Formats: sequence, C-alpha cells, structure tokens
Amino acid sequence: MSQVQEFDSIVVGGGFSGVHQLINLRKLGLKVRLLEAGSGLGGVWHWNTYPGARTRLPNPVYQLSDPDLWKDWTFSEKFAGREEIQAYYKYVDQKRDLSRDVSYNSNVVSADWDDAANRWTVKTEAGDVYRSQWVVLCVGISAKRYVPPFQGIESFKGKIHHTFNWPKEYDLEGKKVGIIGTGASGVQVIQECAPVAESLTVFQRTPNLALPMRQVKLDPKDEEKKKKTLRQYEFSRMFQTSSGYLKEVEPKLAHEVTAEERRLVWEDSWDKGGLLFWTSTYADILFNDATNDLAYDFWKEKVRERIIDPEVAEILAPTTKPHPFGLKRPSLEQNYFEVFNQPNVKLIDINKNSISEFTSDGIKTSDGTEHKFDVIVVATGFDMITGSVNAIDIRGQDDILLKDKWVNGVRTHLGLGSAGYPNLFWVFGPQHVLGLSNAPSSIEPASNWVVDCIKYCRENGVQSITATNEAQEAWNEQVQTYGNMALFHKADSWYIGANIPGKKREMLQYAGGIPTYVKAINDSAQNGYSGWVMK
Ligand code: N01
Repeated sequence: MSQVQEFDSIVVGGGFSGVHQLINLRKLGLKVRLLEAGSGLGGVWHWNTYPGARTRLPNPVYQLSDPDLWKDWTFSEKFAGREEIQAYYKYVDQKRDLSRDVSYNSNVVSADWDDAANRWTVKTEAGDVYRSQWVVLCVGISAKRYVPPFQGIESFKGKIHHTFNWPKEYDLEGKKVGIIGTGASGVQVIQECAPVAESLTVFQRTPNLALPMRQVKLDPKDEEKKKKTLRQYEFSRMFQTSSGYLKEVEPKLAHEVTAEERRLVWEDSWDKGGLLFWTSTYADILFNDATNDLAYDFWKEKVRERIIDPEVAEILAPTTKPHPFGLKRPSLEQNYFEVFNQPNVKLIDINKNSISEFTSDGIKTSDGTEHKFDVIVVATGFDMITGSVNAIDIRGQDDILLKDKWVNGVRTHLGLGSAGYPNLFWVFGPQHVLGLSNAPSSIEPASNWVVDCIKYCRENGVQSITATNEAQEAWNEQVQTYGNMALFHKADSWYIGANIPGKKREMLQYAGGIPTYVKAINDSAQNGYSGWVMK
C-alpha cells in the first residue's frame, strides 16, 4: 500500500461538478486532489463512448457559466456531440491547469470518517490512501451501470457491450446487431447503427416518448456577436428558470387556455425542437392527468405519421398511453422513428414476446425464435442517482455504511449531505434538483454552496459540520411532497428508483425547480447553516 497522502479536500469525479469544485476550492487556497476513475476529465462524456453519444441539453447553457471560460470557447452545434464536449473539457483543463491536481485511474472504493481527528480516509481500488478534512462527491448520477440478469448471458459467443463501457474503435458496420433497451442511450445507438448494420433487432420494453432534437449548426460569427450582446444575460437566466433552460414555462396552465392556443404553443415548441415541449410549455403536463393525456395525444399524432407499418406504430407510439408523458425522461431523437421503416430493422415488443435466454449465437424469445447476432448492445441504463454514491463504502460517525442507512429510504439535508457523515458533501446527487433540469444550471449553485460552506467553516474555526436528523426528515418531506404532487409514481422511472428491481420506490430528486432549490440552500447558509450542526 502506498504512503498516505494528506489534503485539505478530496473531490471525487471529474465531470462538470468535480471540475467546478476543483477550480473554486483552489481559490480558497485549499490543497485539493481530484480523484477520477477514468483516464480523463468529462464524467459521463469520458465514459459513454458509444456511437451517437450526444447531449440533449442545449448550448449555450450546457457549459460552465464562468465568462472567462465561455468567452474563448464556441460549440459548433446546439446539441454537442461527445467528441466536442470532450474537447471542451480539454480546453477547460488547459485553461485552468486542472490536471496537475488530478489523479486519474483512481477509482474511489471507500471513505472512513475519523471523528477524533475530523478527517476522512479515502481509498482507491489501486490501494492509494488519502486523508483530508473535506470530501466532495461529484460522482454524477449514472456511474453504476445496470445489466439485467439475463439467463445464459455468459454463453453468448459474440460480443456484448453495455453502452457505458463501449470498446475503443469498435463499430457496428456490416454486423448483425441486437439492442436491448430504448432509453436515451438505446435511441442514440439505434439511430447510428441502423444505416450501417447488416441487420438490427431492437428489443423494446417501454416506448420512448422521444422528442425531435432539431439540431442546429452554430455559426461562429454569430456566436461571437452573441458573446458581446446576449450571452452574459443567458448565463444568468439559466439559474432563474425552473428547469435551467432559457425559456420558462407558460404563465398559464394548459387547461386555462383554449385548445387552439394550446395547439399553437405546442406546435411552436415542436418546430423549435429540443426539450421545450416538455420543460417549457405547460407546467401541468407533469401533474395533471388530463393535461398529460392531451400532451401524449399530441405527441402520438406527430410520431405516428412518421411510421409506415401500423403494427410497428402501435409498438412505438401505442394508442393507449404507456405511462404519463414526461415522467420517464424523454430522449431527443433525430430520425429514430424513421429507422423502423428500414427493411434491415426489426422491432420486438418484449412485453408480448419476451427474452427467454441468451444462447451461444444470440437471443431466444418466448415464441421460440432464436435471433442470431454478431453483437448485442445492452442499453439497459444505470442504478441512477444513488448507485454512484452507494458504489463507495462510506462509513461515518457510527461506523455504519451510508448505503445500509439508505436501504429503507434516502435521507439528506438539501441534497448536499447526510446526518452522521460530517464534512462529506455531494453535488448533483441524491435529493438534489437534477433529472428535470439542465445539469450545469443546477450544479453550479450547489457547488458554490459547498465552497462557501467550507470557507465559512475555515474562517470560523469550525472543524466539522453535519446535517441534523430533523433537517433531513424535513427535506425528505419536501422531496416526497413534490414527487407526490406530480405524476412521478405512475411511471416506472429512475426518478423514483423503479428501473432497478428490488430498489426502494421513492422520489430521489427534488422537483421544486432550480430557483426554489437555490433559495432553500441559500436560506440555510444565511441563517447560520440551519439544519447543520458544527463543532
Ligand atoms: O438508461 P434508461 P439510459 N429487459 O434507464 C430497458 C442519461 N443519459 O442509459 O423503460 C429489457 O433510460 C428499459 O426499459 P424500461 C439520461 O439522463 C443521457 O438510456 O425500464 N429491457 C429502457 O428502455 C438518461 O435518462 C444521454 O421498461 C430493459 C432501457 O433499458 C439516463 O442517462 C444519453 C430491462 C434503459 O433506459 C439513462 O439513460 C445517455 C430488461 N430487464 C444517457 N431493464 C443524453 O443526454 C431495463 N431495460 C443523450
């Protein structure tokens, strides 16, 4: 085992949150080390190298809001591809000289609190040991992949790839491909694979109520002009709208306007593309059954006209709403529905014809057919939100693992930390305002809160700070109340832990919107860190 390395703060993970932490903790004069499991910065954009990986969060606001960073960087597309986002991370790395404080290939496996010394001991898989007063987990919400226990999976002789661990330089050209899963990752691989594969068979369990992306190429000259006029405003507005995008929801609810006005608003959002239809038209799509039905009917009408075979249309966009629209996160698609008009593409509804087992040559379905493949893509997602934190053995004041405490329900204060785990915070983790919003818009206020809290503690001789049980019960109440006000519990989504068999079904994110969340965390700080105990 290597020598123990001492730091003021350890940051775990090098995506947007980790990079923001490192930059800002350094400004406090702290000795900081960022531990990153991968070989580069980028978080999900480092790991998800599958063909077609692209963000569905729009520029300019899918980047850090620091003017010194955005003034010298211009994305070429509204919805940036993975390669360009990686280039962005390299740019930020160089501009802020980040890598000198990063240990790559350092997968953190445990963190143990020493109450007498007020320090954490953090260990990596490779056996490196770090000690620090503060630990900030910036591990994202999709670090722990999920592969269902398909019978006979080990007997398949071809290649099996989960989208999270795509091999370098592996393409699908000329191959017989099977894809299981039609979430965000599945949709993107399917679009990329269909034009080049010899054959593509998609195993769908739930239709993806995907929205049209309508990609826009950004003109560099135009972008430079906007940097001088509009951009600063856009980067402040991203913290003022409930979802962190530039357009706020309509001032009225859907049932308060005429059918014609509603249609006008929805057509406009449809034509503009992106997530607008979902995040920025009528707020009651998410909490009113009748509005949700109207939204689904509108979506279904638009989508079905793109699919030739009525049987295929019934699987992709069923007559009966499969789940409330938008309560499973909608993907953005470019030509997803047209893919299923291609002669080399087959769609299997596994609710009617289930996956019985993997064989050495492919997958056998319950109708007795053996589907033969060269490669099977497992796009079955992640143990979202809690999985990334629970992948680390975190022992606090009473020596109990955090994941064991959470078996019967997650408890946090403000989605920032948990009682009994002093000086350990996370950004963009359980009970934070996350899955409904633009990531950087919700990351930055939380990350700033953590930095300000550490600054406060250092300036006021505070050695440790942890949430109180009462405060986290109250926060949980708020998280669950927002969850129950909306239609979340009518869909088996990762928002409520329902995508993982056996996982407790509970609202895992705060759905009150970014301004309300930011007010809650800032109120706590301004009230002398209410809900936290210091010593
Ligand atoms: O995972 P998912 P993902 N048998 O959970 C199916 C972010 N992300 O990796 O819906 C058969 O959405 C499952 O079916 P069902 C983004 O936040 C973003 O695609 O549970 N199928 C579903 O179709 C996203 O929401 C981007 O019935 C099974 C699929 O697998 C999140 O990550 C790109 C199954 C899983 O979909 C997760 O996305 C990628 C089984 N036993 C990811 N178990 C972009 O920004 C599960 N499925 C573009």
